[in-house]
Amino acid sequence: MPEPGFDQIRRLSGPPDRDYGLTRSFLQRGQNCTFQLRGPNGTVESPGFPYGYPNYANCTWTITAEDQHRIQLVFQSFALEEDFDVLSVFDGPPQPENLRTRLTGFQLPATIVSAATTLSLRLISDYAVSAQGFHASYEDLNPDIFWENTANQAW
Ligand SMILES: [Ca+2]
Repeated sequence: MPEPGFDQIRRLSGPPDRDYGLTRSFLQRGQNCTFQLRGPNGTVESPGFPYGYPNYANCTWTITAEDQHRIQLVFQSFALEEDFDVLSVFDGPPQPENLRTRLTGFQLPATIVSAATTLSLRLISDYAVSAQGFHASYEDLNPDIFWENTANQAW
């Protein structure tokens, strides 16, 4: 559920400026953060969770499984200002060609299993209005066990 008042704050702060260009990029440098993570399991959460992530955040998480393994990501909490703050999910390193999905808003995303040994996340927030942020746990999956479980579920 959106916090009441977020839309009001957005209106009060004026129309969103999607063309901040160089100024916006420059300001984002102050909030950069990167995380390199490995299994067998762990947690990922936005800076300041659950008290709100910073504006101009540009944070990247790269989660790497063992050879031949996969990363399973399960969200426990998810709240980003809809459409303006986005968590991008990549199958592989955080590069545009690896983009898998873009998550935003207040709906808890479904569990994600990487297609390769690396799963990456990038949180980009704009210049105004925050929300709780997100919290997720990841696990290094052995695909042999993973497929066995899937087969059992089918029966
Ligand atoms: Ca925002």
